[in-house]
Amino acid sequence: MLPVLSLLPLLALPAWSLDDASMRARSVYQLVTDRFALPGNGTTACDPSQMKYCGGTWQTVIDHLDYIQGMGFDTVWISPVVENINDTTAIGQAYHGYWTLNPANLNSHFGSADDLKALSKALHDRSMYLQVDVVINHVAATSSSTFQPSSAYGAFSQSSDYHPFCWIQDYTNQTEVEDCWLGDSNVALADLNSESDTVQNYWNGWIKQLIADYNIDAIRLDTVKHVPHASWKSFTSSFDVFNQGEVLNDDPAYIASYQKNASVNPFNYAVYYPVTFTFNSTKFSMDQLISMVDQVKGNFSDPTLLGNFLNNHDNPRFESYQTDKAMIKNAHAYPLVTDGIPYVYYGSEAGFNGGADPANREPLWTTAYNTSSDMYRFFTSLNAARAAAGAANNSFYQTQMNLTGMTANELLVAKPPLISLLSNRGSSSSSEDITIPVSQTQWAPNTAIIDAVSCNTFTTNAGGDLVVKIENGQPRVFIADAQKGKVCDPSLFKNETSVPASSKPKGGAGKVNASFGLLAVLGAAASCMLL
Ligand code: ABC
Ligand code: CA
Repeated sequence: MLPVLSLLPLLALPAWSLDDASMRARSVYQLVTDRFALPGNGTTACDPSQMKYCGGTWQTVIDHLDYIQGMGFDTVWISPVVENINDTTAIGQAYHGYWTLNPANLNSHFGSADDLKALSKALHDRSMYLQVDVVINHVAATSSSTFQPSSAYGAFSQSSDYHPFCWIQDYTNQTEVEDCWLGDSNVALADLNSESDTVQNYWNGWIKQLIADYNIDAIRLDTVKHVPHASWKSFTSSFDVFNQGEVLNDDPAYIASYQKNASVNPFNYAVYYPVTFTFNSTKFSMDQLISMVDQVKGNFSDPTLLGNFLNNHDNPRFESYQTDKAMIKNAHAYPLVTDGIPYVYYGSEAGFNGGADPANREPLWTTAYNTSSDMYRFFTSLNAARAAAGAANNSFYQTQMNLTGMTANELLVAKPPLISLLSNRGSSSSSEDITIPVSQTQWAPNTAIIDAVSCNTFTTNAGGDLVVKIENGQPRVFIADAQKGKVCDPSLFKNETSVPASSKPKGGAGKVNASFGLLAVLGAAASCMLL
């Protein structure tokens, strides 16, 4: 299936929902629906600190799919879609979508049922996919003391549908984490009685219907650790599409229990923490990151199904505490070149640097959707390299990587045919020669190897080793030139608003385009045969 999927843009195939194998080959762009785009290319001011609706909709996501697809992302994770409380509280409005009122209705701020259907159709028409965020742990109320179950909450109108009120205070007490309430005195998140058959049956039927009504391809699960494993198992077995779940914890064994016992594929919060500190300081060796990856491999039944991310809507953006451009690129490269499914949070391509929630939910319209920025090109290049690796080797996505500390500052990520050299030395430093051994790469002797980041070409020596330097702290993402597909092809950057001459990739555009044309024809023929 994998080579067929990776050639999808070349063929007008019907879209289908994502299973494990097809999800591994995806690259996800996470956006906050309210903050991604305004109708009619509007630019109305939006101050994240106000925590109010700013006006983004499902239709405005449709209007800007070129921008997302132009970077090589093929899946879009949108905010929760259901009706939320309409109050303006001391912590603002439900612009993020996590304050559910009645899950049987849609959030009219984001559009109509037809608009949401139009979004999945617009994505499928481009061979892209829709991932929807769902919350089954709670509904919302403005106060824990005045909260009354009622028909306003749709099916959850009885006291027996809820756990009795208590705030979660001790996050190490699992009973409390599951049975007490999230939120605060401004917005209480009334904790549903997930063990009850009524609640469980409702959610199981609801998710099946939601997926069918809107042709949803994948689900993001909110607040996983706040619902018991058994309830997740029942929930996840009631639908067919891929799920990625938020278990906000740094302990790999704890997170892995949800993959093992509840069929939830967690986001990789275990590796998130060492990635953020390793690439945030020139003084950190690669050891802790390598050791965490070892623990992840030991704990998870399948690490290649984890969701990798550097930024999201809950944590301060990496750019809020690190300004060195080379460090930022290395940190962003990690999720795209390692085991698992990459998730890139909107605005990373625009250099956004918002800190903790709500500052990390900036409006994207202030950027005019610039497709020529250095980071927009960087994500385009990395997605192209990852796709080329998947196209060249159909076990690429499910074969586990090997990490090696090459120097105190350089990490080798060997996931053939994609071989990356990441660094935390920073932009003011370059390395001595580093020898990447053939044992890690499977590269043939005297072979041309392209670095997708710089678009420079290198050649392996007579033994197949590659000797390179890290220059100015920039990451290197290598793939054998013969397998490169669209890597560094000028047509990749055709969407650019304006191309700074200095950053144009080297090489004759005409020639590369012609050979890619041939590749495309061969690829299409091969995938028709596979079908
Ligand atoms: C609002 C305001 C914020 C304000 C906050 C109190 O209230 O906007 O300014 O600070 C939604 C909205 C938020 C909103 C909340 C509450 O609702 O998006 O803006 O915040 O009203 C998910 C979603 C998240 C969403 C919800 C609620 C849940 O991704 O966007 O929030 O549906 C916990 C939950 C986690 C949840 C997260 C926000 O809160 O477990 O599911 N995310 C520790 C705890 C975690 C806890 C985390 C929160 O703190 O263990 O359980 O997450 O800060 C590691 C440890 C971790 C530790 C971290 C900090 O450090 O291993 O355990 O996490 O080393
Ligand atoms: Ca709960």
